[in-house]
Formats: sequence, C-alpha cells, structure tokens
Amino acid sequence: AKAPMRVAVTGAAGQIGYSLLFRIANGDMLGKDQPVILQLLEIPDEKAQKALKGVMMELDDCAFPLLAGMTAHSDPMTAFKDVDVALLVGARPRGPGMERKDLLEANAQIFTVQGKALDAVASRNAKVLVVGNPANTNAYIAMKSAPSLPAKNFTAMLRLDHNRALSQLAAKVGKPITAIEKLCVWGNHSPTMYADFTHATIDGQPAKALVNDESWTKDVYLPTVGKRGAAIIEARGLSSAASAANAAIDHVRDWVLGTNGKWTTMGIPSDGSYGIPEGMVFGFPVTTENGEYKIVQGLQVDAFSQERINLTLKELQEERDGVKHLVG
Ligand code: NAX
Repeated sequence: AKAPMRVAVTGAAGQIGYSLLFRIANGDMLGKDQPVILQLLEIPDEKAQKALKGVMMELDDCAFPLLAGMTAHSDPMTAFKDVDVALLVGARPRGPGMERKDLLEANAQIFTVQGKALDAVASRNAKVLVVGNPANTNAYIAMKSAPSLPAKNFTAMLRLDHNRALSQLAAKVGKPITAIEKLCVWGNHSPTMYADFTHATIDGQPAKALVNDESWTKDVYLPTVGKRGAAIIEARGLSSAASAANAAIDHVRDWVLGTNGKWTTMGIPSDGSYGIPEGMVFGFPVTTENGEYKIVQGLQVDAFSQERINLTLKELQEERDGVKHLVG
C-alpha cells in the first residue's frame, strides 16, 4: 500500500471546506489508491475551532477507507508540518466599509504568515494551491514569503473559471464538455480573466468556426463567465462553494496525476511566456505530466485576445503594486 500523503486545508470549517474535505478523503483528488492525512487549519476563534471539530466528526462518520488520519490546528506552523499538498482556502472576506486596499492588505498578512510557515515546515516539494481571494496575489505573496521552496510550486485557482468557460461553450454549441479541447483562461481570477477559445476544438473542429458569433463571444460569453461568481451569490445568497471545491480537486488532481497531453488552466508564476512578466501569478494554458506543469507554447495570440490579456495583466500588476511594500 502507498504511504499516506499529508494534505493541509486552511479555512477548513468554511463553506468550500465543507465540500472539499469529503472529496479529498474519498480519493477524488490524489487517487483511489492514495491514503491521505488531513491537517486542518482554522482561525483560533472558539466558534471556528468548534465548527471544525464538527466537520471532523462528520469525516469520522463517513468511515473513508483512505482517510489515514486528521488533525485540527490553529497555528500554520503545526498545520503545515511535512505537508505534500497545501490548499489555502481560508482568507479574509471583504467586510462592510472595507476598501479593496484594506482587503488586499489583510490578506497579504495572512499569506505572508502562511508562506513563511510553509517555508519552515512543509515538505520540500509541497504543492500549494491558493483558492482564497484575491487568489493570484495571495499566491504571489505566499511564494515570495517561502524562498526555500520552489517558486513553481505556488499556484492559484483559475480552474473554476476554466470549468465555467467549458460549460458555457458546450451549451452554446450543444456538445458535451468532453468534446472540447484546448480551451484556456488567461490572467487574474477576477471578472477581468480572459476565457479564450480561439485555439479550442470541438470534436476536432475549430471552435471559433463552430460558434461563429463574435457578438455572443463579447457580449454574452465573456461577461457570463466573468460575472458567474456574482450570479451565484445573487441566486444562492452565498458564494460558490461546491463548484469551487470541485475546481480545487480538479486542479490538484491534474497537477499530481497528469492531463495526458490535454490542456487545462492553472494560475502559475510566469516564466516570461507570452510577455507576462516573470514571477506574476497568472492563468496560463498548461499540460501536466509527472507532477510538473508546462505552459503551452507557440500560440498565436490575436489582437482581441491580446487586448484582453493586457487588461487582466494590468489589474494584476495594480494588485501586486498595492502589496509590494509588504513583501520582503
Ligand atoms: P467561508 O467564509 O465560508 O470560509 C472561510 C473560512 O476560512 C472561515 O471558516 C474562516 O474562519 C477561515 N479563515 C479565515 N482566515 C483564516 C486564516 N488566516 N487561517 C485559517 N483559516 C482562516 O468562505 P468560502 O466560501 O469557503 O471561501 C473561501 C475563499 O475562497 C474566499 O476567499 C473566497 O473569496 C474564495 N473563492 C475563490 C474562488 C476561486 O476560484 N479562486 C472561487 C470561490 C471562492 O469565492
């Protein structure tokens, strides 16, 4: 039998945590033959810790064969000890009267502390996925705070945007999701992200020719995908949770187990590809193999796509500049 992998999840008593933990323990993320130990972090607050204990009681009650252990933590230095995978879900939500700048700063603090803790105690090859918003900038801060870990192991979640884009495109052309390949989402996890099907194929045919509707792309598709998070809040009274958890599972599973040559989207530190400044955590088309991702190279970026990529890059640069003074 395989040795258990240690998986840290922060914000474990939150909404996304409640969908995520059960799927990890069920083997959906790391494989049906891979035992896991869950190391769960919540804020020290009594209510949060109590809620976390409740979730752990339910995990116990599932009697998952792959769940080899779990622990509750209020300190990242113990939560991240020896972890192979860290899912950083917990973040500071925007409170009443809070400016964007305050939100960025509050989260910059959290992700500085957590990056340092990962640097100190995590497995030297730990894979990190940041879900908590602003996800790209939080991942950037954690990466910068963990200089002894490989920078490439710090990633941000664009996969929910990717999955939303897949679904909307499939519905438009009346084809199953599985018919679509080579779709990707560029940039920041925010309404500025650019869901790009200019390279995509549907049943092997160019998606662009099949859709052949520029106004749909600009006026329906991109706004629908970009504002989907807000539409879910409006409908449900709560933000996306099960779909976000599902995207986190997809992201890590594909990273660890490979995509077999298929494209997906990950937010990753740029290596300078496509003119994105090195180190910016940006959504790129990638393939994965043997636990490593590779940016899909050599794509022709058309003028409209370039315009959209520039826009989301600019937003991300502004976010980064807003927290620059906090990053060592
Ligand atoms: P919840 O508010 O339900 O849960 C968050 C949990 O994190 C809370 O239990 C809180 O106590 C905990 N927490 C806060 N600060 C912490 C810290 N420093 N250490 C450990 N735990 C901490 O939010 P939920 O709906 O679960 O969303 C979590 C985050 O995901 C939010 O930042 C949200 O904006 C973000 N999202 C990101 C998405 C993405 O695609 N990247 C999509 C879904 C989601 O909106």
